[in-house]
Amino acid sequence: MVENKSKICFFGDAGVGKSTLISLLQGRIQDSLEAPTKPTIGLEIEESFLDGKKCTIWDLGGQKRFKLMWDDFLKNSGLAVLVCDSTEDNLKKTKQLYERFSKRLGSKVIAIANKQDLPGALGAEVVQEKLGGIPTYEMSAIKLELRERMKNILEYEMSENK
Ligand SMILES: Nc1nc2c(ncn2[C@@H]2O[C@H](COP(=O)(O)OP(=O)(O)OP(=O)(O)O)[C@@H](O)[C@H]2O)c(=O)[nH]1
Ligand SMILES: [Mg+2]
Repeated sequence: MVENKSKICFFGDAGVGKSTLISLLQGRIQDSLEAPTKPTIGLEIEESFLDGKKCTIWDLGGQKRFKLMWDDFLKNSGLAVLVCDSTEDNLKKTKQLYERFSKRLGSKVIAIANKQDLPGALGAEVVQEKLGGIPTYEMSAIKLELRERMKNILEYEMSENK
């Protein structure tokens, strides 16, 4: 399998905040209360710059019908970012998704425990353990002040790819 080091795939169940995390990264969220709410239809691909290097961000739609296409979308990525919303229920689904698609991931995978601003959100340690040890980072995609953190996480993980 030929790995494309500059390809970063965000995957995870519907509504966990993949597109919002990407909007935050790309500087599209101007007001912390305003965030995109439209589900991603199929796939959205955009360019970004990490450490001054061009990369492509693949935002995989999480609705059931789109998961049929994930086998193809996840191929050859340099980094796969598995997003969950840090609830017990979603974590179970996320683990199943990981098990179902892990064969496709030729690359490194990390997890984002998103929606940390919501009460009862499970912390990174719990999420990491339940996902079998995937390096996990806490995030809250609707918090503007966390943009730099999102960028740093990806830059750090991509630099480890070298
Ligand atoms: N409270 C809170 N809400 C969030 C957070 N991240 C995303 N949301 C909200 O969750 C909803 C779904 O976010 P999306 O980014 O569209 O989710 P997605 O994972 O891209 O969903 P699909 O495209 O359907 O796979 C939106 O209403 C967001 O505003 C967060 O960190 N905290
Ligand atoms: Mg989306």
